[in-house]
Amino acid sequence: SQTFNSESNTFYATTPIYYVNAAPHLGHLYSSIIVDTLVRFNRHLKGRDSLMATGTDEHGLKVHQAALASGETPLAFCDRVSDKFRHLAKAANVSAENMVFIRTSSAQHASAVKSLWEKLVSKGLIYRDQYEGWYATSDEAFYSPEEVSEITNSSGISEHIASATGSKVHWTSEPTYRFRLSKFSAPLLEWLEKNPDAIQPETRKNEVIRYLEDGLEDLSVSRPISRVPWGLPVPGDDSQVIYVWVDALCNYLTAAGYPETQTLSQFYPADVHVVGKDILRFHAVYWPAILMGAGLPLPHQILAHGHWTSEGAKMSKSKGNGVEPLGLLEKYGIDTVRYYLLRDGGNTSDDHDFSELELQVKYKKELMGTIGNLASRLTSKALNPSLTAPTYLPDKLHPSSLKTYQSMEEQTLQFVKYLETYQFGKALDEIMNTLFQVNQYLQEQEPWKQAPRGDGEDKALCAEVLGLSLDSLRIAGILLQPIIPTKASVLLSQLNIDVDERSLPFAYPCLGWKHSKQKYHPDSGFPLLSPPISGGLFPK
Ligand code: ME8
Repeated sequence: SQTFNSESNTFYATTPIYYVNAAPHLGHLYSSIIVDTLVRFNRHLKGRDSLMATGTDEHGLKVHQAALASGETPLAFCDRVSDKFRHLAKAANVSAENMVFIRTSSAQHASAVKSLWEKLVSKGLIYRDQYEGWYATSDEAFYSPEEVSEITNSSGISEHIASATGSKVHWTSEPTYRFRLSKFSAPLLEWLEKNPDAIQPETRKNEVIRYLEDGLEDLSVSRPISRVPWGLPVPGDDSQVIYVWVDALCNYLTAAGYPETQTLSQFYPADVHVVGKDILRFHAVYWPAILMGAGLPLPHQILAHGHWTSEGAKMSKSKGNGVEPLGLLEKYGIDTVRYYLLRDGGNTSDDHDFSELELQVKYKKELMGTIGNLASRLTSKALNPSLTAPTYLPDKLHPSSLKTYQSMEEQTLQFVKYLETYQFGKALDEIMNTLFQVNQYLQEQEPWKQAPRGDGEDKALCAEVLGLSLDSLRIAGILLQPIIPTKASVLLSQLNIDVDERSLPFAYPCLGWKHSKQKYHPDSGFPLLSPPISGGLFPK
């Protein structure tokens, strides 16, 4: 099934906006690489005008506390940490020309949140109420009755504590604004019924449906400024700040130009919000409800991926077990890390355990051993002395070439299908299996033995083997552009593939080297290749 909004000629995908209370780790990079890959795929392979949004979530008590702890003003603190996320995007080549980086502390975002809030008020969906619950001053958190236990302290007096932290809690009541979320259980269920692909993968959708079927309660969407001093004020009531999740979710509108509706219409709504499964409910319940309430279109899809773990435990800021991504990028190269994340993180339903050893194995076996090896073989003096890509005739193929040719034809369709349904591992399998088969085909044909002496039939078969194999490399190069953009571009340039011939329509056998600017060998008339890169595409 085609899952992007295939009607439109634009594409818009988002990452979560990341909290600035600590530095980024590999889990954050994973979400960003997924989005960057989808955006590059749509822009370069499908030719759609594409927008990527990412950024930082900067309000709330935790950020305020982190700023105080480091002796900075909240804004100075946010500037500094936000820069780390921006820097990581750049370092990982998550650039895609059209990327918006939203900071919730920006004036543009404040104005979007204000408009959204006022829109909800105007529709009668926000009302003033009291928030009551067990509050622990030292944790600065509310707890539900199930999270609280009654104990007898050392002086023999009975008191209530938060079971998780042991902190003393007291029954508190404070003013709050609420959003009429309870009205939206049925409309949300209906939305999911009409759009069965809206939440990916399927298992996550089922979780959301079960949650909705239990019914929803109205949502507290503001906090007293006395308790949460760092946030956006409720319009018309300076004693309250807007709940950080309402503030944060609105970034997807800010990035698309809201409240200026003209720019909004171009990219909005998002084709896909990519998030970790930890924040699925906010994106699959609260956000669509808010959008419905405000009369705005809903995203086409939400992809909630699994988590990266480190020795079995979820990588998280609070645990401090996050793998530091900049060092990895530095050590192994950008494309190797990008490839590894989508390879071993290829099934978004699962969690993935980080292993530096596996990263090395994937490099050695697949990037260096399969793609790199094929590229250097096919451009070697022994096999390809004139450095050309021989033309071959698809309807007159030698029987021994048929299987390889067929899998080359199949792989692009499969690759596209898998990429569009976020099955990155399977998409890469398609490429790897084809290239593996080409390597085997070469091994069987042994054209390097025939090349120097071959004539007649031998020579023709030799040219076919070489031409077909180079064509498979060309197709792999095109398809791999979204995932390993730098290496794919080097490979395609080495094959002398014109930039106008690097999109999806060209990713099929016999559709390369057609450009008029192409240089041809004076004797054979075959397209010329560039000399191989010293050390190979993927060095040892
Ligand atoms: O939740 N594995 O920000 P956050 C995979 N500000 N992905 C991971 C991960 C892991 N171990 N750890 C984090 C917030 N992520 C809010 C979001 S959006 C309107 C507001 C990724 O800094 C994953 O995408 O805690 C996860 O959902 C996100 O980072 C959480 O980032």
